[in-house]
Amino acid sequence: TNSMFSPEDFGLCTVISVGEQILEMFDHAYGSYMKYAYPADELMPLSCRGRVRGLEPNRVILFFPLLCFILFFAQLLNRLEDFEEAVKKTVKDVRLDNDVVVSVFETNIRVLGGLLGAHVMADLLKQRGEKMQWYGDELLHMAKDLGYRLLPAFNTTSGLPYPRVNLRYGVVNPLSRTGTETDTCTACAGTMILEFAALSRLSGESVFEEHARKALDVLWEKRQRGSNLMGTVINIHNGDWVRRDSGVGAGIDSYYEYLMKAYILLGDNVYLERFNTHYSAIMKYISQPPLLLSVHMHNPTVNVRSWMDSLLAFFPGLQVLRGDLKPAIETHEMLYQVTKQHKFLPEAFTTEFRVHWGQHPLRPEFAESTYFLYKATGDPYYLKVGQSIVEKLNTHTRVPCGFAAVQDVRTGAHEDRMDSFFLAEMFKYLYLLFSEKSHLPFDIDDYIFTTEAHLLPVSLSTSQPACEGNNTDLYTTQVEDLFTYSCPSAQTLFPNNPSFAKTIRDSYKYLTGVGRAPHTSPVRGIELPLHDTGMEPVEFLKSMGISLTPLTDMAAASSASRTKDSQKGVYRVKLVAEVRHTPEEEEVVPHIVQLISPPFLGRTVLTAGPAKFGMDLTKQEHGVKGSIVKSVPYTACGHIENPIELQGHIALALRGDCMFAAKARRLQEAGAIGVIFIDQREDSSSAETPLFQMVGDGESTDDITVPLVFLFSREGAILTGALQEHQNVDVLLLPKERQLGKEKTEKLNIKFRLAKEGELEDNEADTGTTIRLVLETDHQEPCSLDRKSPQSTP
Ligand code: DMJ
Repeated sequence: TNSMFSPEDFGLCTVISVGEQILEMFDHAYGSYMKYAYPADELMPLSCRGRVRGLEPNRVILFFPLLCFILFFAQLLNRLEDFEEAVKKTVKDVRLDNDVVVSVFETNIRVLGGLLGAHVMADLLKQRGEKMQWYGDELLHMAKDLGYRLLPAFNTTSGLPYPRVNLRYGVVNPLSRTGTETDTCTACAGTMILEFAALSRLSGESVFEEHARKALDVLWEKRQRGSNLMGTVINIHNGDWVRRDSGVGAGIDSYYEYLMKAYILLGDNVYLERFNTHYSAIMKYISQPPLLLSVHMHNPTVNVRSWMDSLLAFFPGLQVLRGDLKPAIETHEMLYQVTKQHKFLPEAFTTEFRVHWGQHPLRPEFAESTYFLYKATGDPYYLKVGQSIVEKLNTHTRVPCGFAAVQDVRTGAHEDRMDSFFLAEMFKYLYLLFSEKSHLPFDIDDYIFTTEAHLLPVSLSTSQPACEGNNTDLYTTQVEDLFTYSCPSAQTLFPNNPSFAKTIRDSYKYLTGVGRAPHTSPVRGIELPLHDTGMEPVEFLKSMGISLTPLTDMAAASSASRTKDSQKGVYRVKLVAEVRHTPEEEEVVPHIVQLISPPFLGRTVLTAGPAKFGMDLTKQEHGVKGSIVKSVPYTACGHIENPIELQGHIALALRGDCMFAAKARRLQEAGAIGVIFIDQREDSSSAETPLFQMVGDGESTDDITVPLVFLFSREGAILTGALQEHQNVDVLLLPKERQLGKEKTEKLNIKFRLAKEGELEDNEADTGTTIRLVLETDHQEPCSLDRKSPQSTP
């Protein structure tokens, strides 16, 4: 892309001061890490200390934030002394021979990518003859060492890598504590090629690139031939799809990104052909601007969920690289509106832009897309978007010891976590957004961003390929346009039309309702095919997931009820009520885990969330009782090793690493009669985070029949603590309202029925067909939802 920095509209001073603000923030974040956490893997910004492996819950990731720092300053700011110092510290302090199980994907993108980017920079400085004269490729040697430690993961019959590896013992070694996993995510297997190819080409050892390429070949073979879409979880041994939902966010995001970027970095057409094939499918089925949906890969006209996740926010940036600006602008604008409404992108939000999962772990994807769109359009609007990101980070996430992730955007509560991608990506994209290309110490166009925003030189494409490419395996893409084989340049995209992006954006300005003038009529129309279904209207609405709430504005209700229009077989009515729909909006019925064995005797009650699948506890009069046993492995993602202990008991399983449904299935098969999932996020609690319902995996979950409940980590800790202290802990799983020993509250029996003709007198003549819904309680006279008298408001 081309830099078209044009500060006129935005104000040069503002640009400079935002740039300085970003540097100050980076110094605060990185300085806090160095002060409170170094040499620990990660900073805990609320506790002001480091996350030390073994002492804190293991996050299965190895962090080296130092590398983020050295790259950031060296590459962007020319702070060469700092760079040299940080490289020396990395070489001196970082050891790879650790008995630690790490995620292959995360270690590759965060650590290997960081080492390689830093090596490229160190080498460049050395060659310039000013700094780093002592440097003897130490970082590259470390990268190679790390590459060899990750390689055992590829030792599967398919060539798809295991998701985890022990850095000291590999995968199959009995000491490795890993190797039992059967599945991995598409992104996990398909996001190795940039780092592994760079490692091969820089070190001359082809084995890395060969393995990463093989994994991509396997994934490509497994695409759904009809739709050309991919699933999100695959079996690493036989290549069968485990999850067939297909989107562009969690589980698959960087697979697509790396196909495109592998072409840019390595110049191999095969990757571009594959990317273009997938891209056409994505634009056909998944992209419904401004939304990006998830569909079933075999049946792509079927949406599998009505929410989007925040990881997909990278996609507009990828679309810029592809030259497809219009949908990129549309989706980015939608995301911007969501951030206006909720301050940050929640981890998941519904297609109606409500919070589905409120966490925000300081993810950089939205800043990334903003940067790419600004570079492609030159539109200062994107600088304003960038400025709003900076302000919100400072206002809502800055704490004395760094920046803290947001546990729930609705409450603003913090989490004791500052991921390395916040340093590596967020600050880099924000800083670059406000920088002039000519002020950077090197030509940014000579580099490609990895998915973790480490920079690798595109000159690698002209260095000797470390392994034979298979250019013969070209798959001919149907769709070809101006940008099928090129990247866009802002100079050619919008000659003399700086308002191009604005005209596209304007249609999405009030998407979420934020900023729009209040709507005068909240009444919405809906057609009810009453005769055809023979269903009662309220039942019919309910079957569509719509519930009725009486309007307080009876005048509006009254006039709304006089719709004249009626058609054969269809009553056209105005719903004199607010409409709430989508399954996500359903009330979550609070459940509990009640500890009933001595010494608890029912006095310890933990609030739990239900699941949308498995046994419906609301239909079990006495709940489900059993003693608890921890699953081994605790995440229940691999082969269950303690079926004998689990038989007839309620299993405890840690959230994360695989789907709730997959865990439930395994534990049910192992003989468990129920499962209590425990949140792996530290310090979460039902007091601070709203309960949610666990959902299935997009496939049928009818086979899962045991009851399933979810505990946040603080409640979970009480349960595991009890288990540690007492040999046997019996619990009861049931809906909260049936809690043992609690007095029952009187229930109101509220019903709706259709009003009989003439039952409700109405002085004004009805000229059209009207449906009257009568609310009945045991204690009240019937009253109509569309009656005018304010006293009759039910
Ligand atoms: C980053 O670690 C990478 O960009 C990854 O591909 C997905 N997203 C995270 C940060 O959100």
